[in-house]
Amino acid sequence: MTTSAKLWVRLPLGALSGLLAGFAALAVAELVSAAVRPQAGPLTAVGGAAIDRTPTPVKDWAIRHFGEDDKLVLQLGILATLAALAIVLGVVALRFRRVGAAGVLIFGVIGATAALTRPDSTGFTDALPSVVGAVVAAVLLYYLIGRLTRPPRADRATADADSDRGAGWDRRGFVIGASAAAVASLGVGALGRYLTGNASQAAVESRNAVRLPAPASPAPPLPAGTQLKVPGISRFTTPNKAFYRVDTALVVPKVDADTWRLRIHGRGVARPVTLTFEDLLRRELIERDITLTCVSNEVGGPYVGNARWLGVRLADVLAEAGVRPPSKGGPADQLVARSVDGMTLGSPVEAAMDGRDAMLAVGMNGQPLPFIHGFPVRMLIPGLYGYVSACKWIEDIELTTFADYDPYWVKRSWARRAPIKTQSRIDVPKPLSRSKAGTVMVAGVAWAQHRGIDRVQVQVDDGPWRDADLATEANIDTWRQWSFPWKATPGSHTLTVRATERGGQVQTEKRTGTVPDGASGWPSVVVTID
Ligand SMILES: Nc1nc2c(c(=O)[nH]1)N[C@H]1C(S)=C(S)[C@@H](COP(=O)(O)O)O[C@H]1N2
Ligand SMILES: [Mo]
Repeated sequence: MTTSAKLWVRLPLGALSGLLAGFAALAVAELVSAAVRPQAGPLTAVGGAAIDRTPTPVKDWAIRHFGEDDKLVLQLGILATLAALAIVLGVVALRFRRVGAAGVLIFGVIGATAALTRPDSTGFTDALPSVVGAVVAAVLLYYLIGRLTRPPRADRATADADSDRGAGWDRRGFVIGASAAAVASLGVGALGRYLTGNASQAAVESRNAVRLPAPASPAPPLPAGTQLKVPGISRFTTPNKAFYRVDTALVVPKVDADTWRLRIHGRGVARPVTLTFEDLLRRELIERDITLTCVSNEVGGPYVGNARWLGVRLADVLAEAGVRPPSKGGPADQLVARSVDGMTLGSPVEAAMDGRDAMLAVGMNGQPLPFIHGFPVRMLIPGLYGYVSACKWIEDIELTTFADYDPYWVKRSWARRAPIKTQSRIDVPKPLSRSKAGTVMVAGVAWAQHRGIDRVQVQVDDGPWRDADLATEANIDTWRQWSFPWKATPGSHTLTVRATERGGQVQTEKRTGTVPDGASGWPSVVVTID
């Protein structure tokens, strides 16, 4: 009778001990990583390793289903898994106390390995958050389980004498130990969070201190009529807060502009250079409206945005370093940009130097780059998908060849070269919406960066293709708005749109997925007219 009662009490308390140990591990790791490097924390390191190892189709699926919450979903998934394993270890420890504690240490080794093998790892200290966290947790689990499986010291002599070991348990010791562990973990974790926040303070202050100089070559004012006045259409210039974000960073890098450096080196670089943020701001700055697009954007998807960027012409910086494009006999055809978080993006050297406004951007819509968009400096090459052109938090540019080096995304089955495909999107009416019969405004955006949009056509059901009205073009590197006043009749209708780029090439009807070089096909919406 006593045995079953004990089991009922012990199982949940064993599970609770496991959970408390797991919580303590993460809290201690949080504090240690504040001292070492926030990115070296086990959740971030394991999460990052998981992102890098996620098969491309799964990652694509996650982006499609969770959008920009994909990282949150991943971290919640890791936390849930850890919690489940912590419970198992706690229960196992009831029977095999040392095995439970050793199990906790194994998790420490996994976390430490992940941290040490991250591309941005800065050395053995990156293992410390996981190792120290795991050691503390193992000791805690060992202690708590001890309270559950052994009677209190005072009773032990009698218990032993009764040869009834294990009949009792140290209720008082457990309650005190568990509560103390919970409270201490909360405190330690909160302190860690606070210190991490403080550590990024220098970066925040350096960003606040940035005064963006006026550009030597300002963007021409937007011509009247670039922004259509159709309710529900995208804004021509995407506000920074609404700009899409796609990257692999679980912790947004907070780079101090005062200590930031950009190194340019590699094949055919006659004069390798290292530039500071000040160096960039002192140079001649250009300002341009450029529409950025992600290769993971589905037909009709949200990963496209247009901003007014301020920066230094990349071609000038490269030329000063002695770089010649392949067309002028330069030995390097690939430019590999590397970020502070170890991301690598490969762009054609030719595109960076062929006269388009490829830039090292320092400003976005009149502000220093927001941290999530790459502060202090990111690269941009109009006409190319973000993953082959738009390195955020850039710190290194290496000139090499496509034959010699495959950057991050190319290793994960994306194309080496990826010009943006001509695409269009219907912003209004929304899919599956209802409108009243009469004139319904169909409107949206179309883009074919660095080629330009010449025509947009709309088809109702299986009817003829009819020309939409085009908004004024800002420049060939931006998207272009369009609208079509549709005489809508009652019933269910399918609206389809297609764009034609300058030169006459019509957006292809052929549906392809995003892998390996961007989705294609005509966007359409089904609407009901009452
Ligand atoms: N360091 C770094 N830069 C990066 C990425 C990344 O994961 N890490 N993602 C790229 C991709 S896939 C795209 S589409 C653009 C998105 O830029 P945004 O988040 O500012 O819109 O950044 C590019 N630059
Ligand atoms: Mo992307």
